[in-house]
Amino acid sequence: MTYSFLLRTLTAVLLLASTLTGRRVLAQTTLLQNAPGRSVLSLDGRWNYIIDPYETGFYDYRREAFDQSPSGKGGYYDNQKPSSKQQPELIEYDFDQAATLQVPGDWNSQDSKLLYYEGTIWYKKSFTLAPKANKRYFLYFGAINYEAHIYLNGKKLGMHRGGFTPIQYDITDKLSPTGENFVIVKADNTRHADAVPTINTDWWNYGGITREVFIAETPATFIADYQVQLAKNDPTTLAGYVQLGGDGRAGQAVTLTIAEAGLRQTLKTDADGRATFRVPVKKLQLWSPQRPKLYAVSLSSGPDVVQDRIGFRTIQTRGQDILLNGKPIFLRGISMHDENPLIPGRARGEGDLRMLLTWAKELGCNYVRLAHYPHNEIMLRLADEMGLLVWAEVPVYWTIAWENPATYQNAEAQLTDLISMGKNRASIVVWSVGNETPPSAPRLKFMTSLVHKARSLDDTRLVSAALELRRDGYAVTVDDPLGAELDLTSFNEYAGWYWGGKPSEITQFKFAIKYNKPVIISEFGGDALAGYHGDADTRWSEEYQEALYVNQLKMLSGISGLRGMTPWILADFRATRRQHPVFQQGFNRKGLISSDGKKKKAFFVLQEYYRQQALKYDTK
Ligand code: GCB
Repeated sequence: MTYSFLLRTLTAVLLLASTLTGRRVLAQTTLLQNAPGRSVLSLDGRWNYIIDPYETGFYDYRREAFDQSPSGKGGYYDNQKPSSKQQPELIEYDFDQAATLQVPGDWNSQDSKLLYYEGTIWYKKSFTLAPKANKRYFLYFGAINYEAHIYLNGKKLGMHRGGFTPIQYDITDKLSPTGENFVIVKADNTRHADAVPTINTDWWNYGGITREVFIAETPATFIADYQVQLAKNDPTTLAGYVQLGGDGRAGQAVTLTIAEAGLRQTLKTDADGRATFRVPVKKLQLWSPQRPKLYAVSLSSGPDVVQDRIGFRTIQTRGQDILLNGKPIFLRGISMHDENPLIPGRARGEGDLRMLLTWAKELGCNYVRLAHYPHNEIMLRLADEMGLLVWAEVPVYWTIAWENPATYQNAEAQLTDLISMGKNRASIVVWSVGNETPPSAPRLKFMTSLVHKARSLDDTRLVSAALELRRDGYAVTVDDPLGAELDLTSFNEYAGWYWGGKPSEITQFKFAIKYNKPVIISEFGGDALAGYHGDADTRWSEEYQEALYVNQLKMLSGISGLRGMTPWILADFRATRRQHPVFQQGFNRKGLISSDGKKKKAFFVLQEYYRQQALKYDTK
């Protein structure tokens, strides 16, 4: 056996392992809690890019991956340049002369020839960072869709699958001592049947580095993770943990301070660098949509200090009621994608996200469903600040490969990262483990495991999923066995659009719901092209959508356990499946707001309904 044979075998084993785990070749470090709130060097801005549909920068002409070869060299990540005029080596790429894309931002919306592109694009960014002694450096990407291979100064950091969760690597030992560095990313948004989500979705498969990129600097021993929340259903006890990272993390003092609440507690870490706590608190002003109170929370250990703004509230169900801070609440919601309809493309940071949530507030919402995948951490923090409750979801959507263990591992990893990112946000009240998945035994096993995983990671929030229903004429039954595992009964129903004829027929539907739990309608709706008018029976008209909302709200009011809804959807969004040349033009038009920012008639129907619900509930 030659050395190279051994190496190739090892590589094959590693690749197999990565296929089985579905996600990573090299382990990424535990996600830093509140990574954007650390001392950071932003790498946002223009990145050079190379479109590489044949993956020429990744495989040699025998389709062997360069980065798995003995030298590990040969790929675009080398960022090679001719060494001199006398030795003009053949190099068929040059990042520094290539065009640029804005990061964060999907590629599809930045260059018309990339609108439908699915495949590989390479990104490169140079930066100056001279590493200081006794510091650690973490390279952090908010999200890259879908498979990302990441290299620093020509060395591979790792591979990550999943388009909506953060990616992080400890790069302390890999930074150049000269201070001149470059990072190269191979982003590949090719769809796969065993991926999460799978090949078929009703949203655009936006590719690229879609969220913020930065390098976070911490002391050598640092606060890696923490949870500071109220104990389950107990407004008088703060409970959680602090986890230190780095050498020397055992037996360290950690101080938790919430000055405004008169709280200062010093803890000591155990052998793993972890300190858990349960401390009584008095007179905390609880967070609610009406008064989204956030406290300045400080955690310190040695030289590391992390500041956060955290709200405290309880959420629970009692029979068919949802209790927020012990009081019944009606969830006046709307569904939304992580997309700015005005670009149109993935939301590119705080301004875009604030615009979406401001629209939701104008509609009278106290709740949003962040469909169908984890949204930006900035969005979760804005929801905290603006007083919007949140349903947060993983892209277990339609027909996942239920029986593939790697697919499950991938879904569970995305759920874990979502909960890690959102666990300190008062706004998040529901973890959703999926959307419209067809009942079967393997699917029940898959999703029940996700429910258990969510509860094991966070027992303070509700767990749900958007279910499907059964129909027989006007009789609608909700009895999906997964419902037994969930805290809420949530389902999508499309009376008046996909089924049930015209809007005027909607009120004839009657629901038989098996579970005695709060009912949250996770979707209903219909398309309307803004500015297209007709009567209430004219499909695609604003009047049709308006009548659909009027009758839906009448019908849904008849469900005794109804405690909220998130109609589909706040704004029109790009969807490749939507082909009508006049009315859709590549957009799902179920938005209450059009792709040019106009409010359709149905917006005002829902706004009025929510005004009345607020009068009923918010004064209680
Ligand atoms: C659904 C899906 C959502 C679609 C919507 C529609 O049930 O959950 O992703 O976009 O219907 O418009 O068909």
